[in-house]
Amino acid sequence: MNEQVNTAQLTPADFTTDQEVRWCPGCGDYAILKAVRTVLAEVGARRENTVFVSGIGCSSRFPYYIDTYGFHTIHGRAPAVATGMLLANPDLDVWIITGDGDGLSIGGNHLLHILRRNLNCQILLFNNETYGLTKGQYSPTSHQATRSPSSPGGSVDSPVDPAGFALGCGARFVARGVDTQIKQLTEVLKAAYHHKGASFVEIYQNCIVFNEDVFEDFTAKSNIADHQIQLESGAPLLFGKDKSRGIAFDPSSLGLKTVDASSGEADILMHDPANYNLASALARFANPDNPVATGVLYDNPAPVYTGHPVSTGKRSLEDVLRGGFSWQVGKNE
Ligand SMILES: Cc1ncc(C[n+]2csc(CCOP(=O)(O)OP(=O)(O)O)c2C)c(N)n1
Ligand code: SF4
Repeated sequence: MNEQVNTAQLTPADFTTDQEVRWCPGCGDYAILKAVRTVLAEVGARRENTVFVSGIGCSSRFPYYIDTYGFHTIHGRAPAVATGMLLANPDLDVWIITGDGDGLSIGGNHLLHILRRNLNCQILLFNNETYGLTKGQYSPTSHQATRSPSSPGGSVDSPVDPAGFALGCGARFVARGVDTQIKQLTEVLKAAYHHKGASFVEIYQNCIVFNEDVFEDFTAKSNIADHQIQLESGAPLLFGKDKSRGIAFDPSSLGLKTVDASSGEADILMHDPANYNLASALARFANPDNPVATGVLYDNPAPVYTGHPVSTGKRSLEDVLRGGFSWQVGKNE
């Protein structure tokens, strides 16, 4: 007898496995896990059609905790595995889970290519500015002078901005969320899900053991209003407790600047997620002079890569491999 597929709407509990969650108590990963389960239920995801694929790191344990198909693959290679799956079956709903070390260090090259090829998937990069699983070495996103077991004198490298990196790779959807701002995070994840093509979401995630409160300057409740600008499509770029500050064009730098908006005289820009230059400039904004931009920075769909059609030319594969400029070592001497 064929098994009946239950097509009823699934709940977050339906996406929960029986696995013991092995993250430190208080780790920001828990909140992200909860948000993702909620989003899967809200968008009507089907377990049989959904795959979570990850590399290596604390964050990369994610597929064990989501009751869909899942692959816990090798360090930095989740995009390569996801590419194979999507070329074999473009109808799959693929989520890639990676960390700042996994995705931007050993896996930086793979991340670059999946973004520029624009395969249809969601890529969630958990940024805790450290290597959690390997006990706190500095990562590509760690701030200069970060002291860690691998750099007791403080790191010397300048940090990578994941959202800026993704924009530079040609990503057509780039967003930022915060583990403690669940409402915004779920909205961002839903937008990423509905975007056709590679959606890149950087999530600021608190590693309470090796990098506690590293994002506090813009994520603490008391700092959000003045140090974060929460982007909304079509809305003016305003922030501050009483929306007294805003973002305007700066002709002298050909970039953006923060201005006083309380007088109503400043020419405040509207957020347009299809504007690449605006997204790039907002991605570069950083504390303490400018607010950190969260929400959807860029959403501008382009054709999705589904692979090239296989050639139906007359030559066999054997002909192609053996023909033309080929030789055997030792035979042609
Ligand atoms: C080829 C290889 N090199 C190095 C490692 C060791 N390693 C495991 S996880 C990891 C970094 C994880 O950091 P991140 O991606 O930031 O994830 P987090 O643990 O912080 O979630 C490293 C270097 C490995 N497993 N495989
Ligand atoms: S080491 Fe950090 S990132 Fe890893 S589980 Fe613990 S708190 Fe989370």
